[in-house]
Amino acid sequence: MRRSPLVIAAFVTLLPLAGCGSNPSKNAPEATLASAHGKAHRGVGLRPVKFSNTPRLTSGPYAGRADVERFIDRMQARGYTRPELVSIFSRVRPDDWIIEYMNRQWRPSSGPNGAWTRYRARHITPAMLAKGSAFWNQYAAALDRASKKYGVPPEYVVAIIGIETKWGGYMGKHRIVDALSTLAFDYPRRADYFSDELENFLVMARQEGFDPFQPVGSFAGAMGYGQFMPSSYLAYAVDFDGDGQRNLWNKEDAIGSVAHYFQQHGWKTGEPVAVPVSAASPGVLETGFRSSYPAGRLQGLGFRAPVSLRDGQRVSLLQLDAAGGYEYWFGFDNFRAITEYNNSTYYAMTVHQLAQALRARHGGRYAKTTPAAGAAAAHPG
Ligand SMILES: [Ca+2]
Repeated sequence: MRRSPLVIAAFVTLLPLAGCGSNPSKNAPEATLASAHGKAHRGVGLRPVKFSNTPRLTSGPYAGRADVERFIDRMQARGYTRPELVSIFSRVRPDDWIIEYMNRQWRPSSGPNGAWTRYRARHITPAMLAKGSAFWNQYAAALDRASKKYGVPPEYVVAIIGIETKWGGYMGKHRIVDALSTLAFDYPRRADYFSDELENFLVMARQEGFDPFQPVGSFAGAMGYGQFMPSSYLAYAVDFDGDGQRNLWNKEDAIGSVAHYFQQHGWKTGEPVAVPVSAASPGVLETGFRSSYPAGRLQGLGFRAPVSLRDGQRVSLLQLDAAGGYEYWFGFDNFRAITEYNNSTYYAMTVHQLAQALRARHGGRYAKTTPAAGAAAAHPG
């Protein structure tokens, strides 16, 4: 995932770059993968690939690069021939702006300085609520269908697509093959990750039968309404409008794919996402979405939740650098599921709060199934 430079700036400043699917699980359903095979897809309305027969990479900015030659060798195990790959990489163009941007953003945030308050204010605005409500109304049928099939409330699917692309308002203009090649070959800090994504992208192009030079998206290689990385496309994208094609640029497919992504990353239907707790000092305790404590231990330190929690309930202790002082929240399994989309406490909390604001505006309640004891009261929606 990645989107407009402004939004990106916030995310990358606060956290390491992480896209949708930065932690893909190993249990991708065969049925979903199979749907990409054996069909005469046109992908996203793209042209078929035409390859030349050049034997070695002797032209273009990557000519003579040993790492690119090694990648070409590696890709031959994925159904490409060397002449095909040489043809592609002779036409790929690295984007220096991406490297400069990544290096500029790579700095830790130091607090307290109210970073969370500013971050939230950029993403949860009256205009965002109005656009999100309009999207929800327009695609209510698909959202309800996805909610029933995957057990994920519609407000969270709407919120993700809003945070990622402002519901299609900005899906990125970088040629994906250039962006991923740049990060794979000219950004050593994440070279392994982006090499894998470049490989997945080329596999996706081959499976779906589109020209790898056609798709555009974020500078980090994320595509479509949900800003899926290629690995997420391969593992979690679904055909949700029934036309036989998994198309990240189709709104219904995006809705189903986002809900499916959450389901596959441990969303627990009817359970809460996060609750604010009364402030206390975390002392030496680690905070953040990766932390995990018995809720009772934290309550013993003075972090009081406004709801009762079941015995043995484990939670993350979340610390938000708010303008008036640190806020603390308990994060549940569903909060962690959101961080699987983007490895950031602030990102996931923004999705949660935007979802709750949209739910409040939309009215009604999401039909809960078997919530944990006390959990229903913890879910403000
Ligand atoms: Ca479709």
